[in-house]
Amino acid sequence: MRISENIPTSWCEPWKIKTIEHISLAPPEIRQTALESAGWNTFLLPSRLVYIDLLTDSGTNAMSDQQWAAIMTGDEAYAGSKDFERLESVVQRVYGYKHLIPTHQGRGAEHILSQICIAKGQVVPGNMYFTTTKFHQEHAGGVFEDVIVDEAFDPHSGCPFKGNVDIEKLDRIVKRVGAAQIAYVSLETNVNMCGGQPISMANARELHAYCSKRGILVMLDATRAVENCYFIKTRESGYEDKPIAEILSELCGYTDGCTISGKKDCLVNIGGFLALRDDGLAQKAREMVVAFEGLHTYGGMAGRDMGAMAVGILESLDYAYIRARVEQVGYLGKRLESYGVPVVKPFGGHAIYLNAKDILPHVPQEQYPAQRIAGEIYLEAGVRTMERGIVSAGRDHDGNEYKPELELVRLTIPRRVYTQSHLDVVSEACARVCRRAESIGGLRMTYEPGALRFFQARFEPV
Ligand code: PM9
Repeated sequence: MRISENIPTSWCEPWKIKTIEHISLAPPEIRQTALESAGWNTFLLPSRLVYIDLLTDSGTNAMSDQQWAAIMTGDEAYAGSKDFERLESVVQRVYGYKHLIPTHQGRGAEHILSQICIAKGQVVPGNMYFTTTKFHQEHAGGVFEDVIVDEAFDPHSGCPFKGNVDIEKLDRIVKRVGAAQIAYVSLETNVNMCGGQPISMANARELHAYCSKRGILVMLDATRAVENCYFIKTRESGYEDKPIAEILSELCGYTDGCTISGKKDCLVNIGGFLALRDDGLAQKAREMVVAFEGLHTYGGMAGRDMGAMAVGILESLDYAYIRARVEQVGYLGKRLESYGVPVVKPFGGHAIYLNAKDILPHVPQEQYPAQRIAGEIYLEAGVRTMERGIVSAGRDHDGNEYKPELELVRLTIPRRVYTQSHLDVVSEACARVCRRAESIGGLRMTYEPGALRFFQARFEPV
């Protein structure tokens, strides 16, 4: 017997599979017809014709037996449900904010936060825009200004914290408009639009020091804060031995409140919340939530959903879980790289992003190269991905299309849903599309909705 000297120590998921859902690959001609009927928009494909669904990690999580148990014991009282109390106590303990205002999902919380904190014409600096967040900031009369570090725009930069705020960029805005004209700083964790890239604790601390000195609020988009904390633990010195819960608590401690889409980190299929430190702001938020979401003790959520979210938040803090979650995403990244597929580096926390500008350099951005690649990956293997580039960016107030530096296709990994073999199939499909890239052209838009166009726009090949 000759045992290798190089035996790795692998990670594995701290769970086993109890229930499965069947999936099957539709034949190529059905996929072709489905994509044409969907106007080359993967959001418009019926899920029954999707084989492996990497459209989003939002609400696509698999819940644990403990979460299903919470669903069964959910208290559906209209007011003062015990599951509200359970969720409130978990949010206070884990995220550290005093007030919890539940909402139907993340954008419900963004709507309320924007309405109570933004006066018409105020600036909202943020570390890159997110589609729904920016929509609500602008809808409330605010003006979003990007203050993310320059490295975020470079898909090849290996910078470990590409999500960081550039404090000098922020300072220039504050000097230009005055601190009173800043509604708040919008700080996203694992910044979605630049590849799921984290912020560092040092940056959050510095931002807090800068803003508190000037009376500026910092509002966290904590949608993927736990996943961000995994990167802090593994990349930032001084945090390697700290539990995820402690890191999260410190991170939130540098902010005045947060919005969360519970459909990501919190391991549920629906729900979200706004959490605040300030009593006065929380009172305003409670007055608004009853008009737009539901009573302040359920927002838009059923009691059972609040119970499942409370359990999910606690499960998300388990190191073995979060390591398997983020490292599985990295596994896909490494497979793609091994075939030479151009991907954004470092790998994100919830998704791998293909760099469409490197894959289709012959297709101008106005012909939506990332949107086209997403369609081609579906045609190739029934794998659903989504565009994060010019289509997602939309238009400015003069009607001109934004031309973002980053033209990406997002392969988003639902939590606790797919195995490494699924990801092998995905990586091979992407590699095959890249191999025939020279024969792939662009798209023209045939229907464009007024807002958040990427959800419903339609296209056809040029
Ligand atoms: N994110 C995503 O797929 C779902 C909608 S866009 C395709 O990435 C952040 C950072 C998000 C987010 C949703 C929301 C909104 C806020 N912040 O979808 O309303 O990634 O729960 O959350 C999506 P809701």
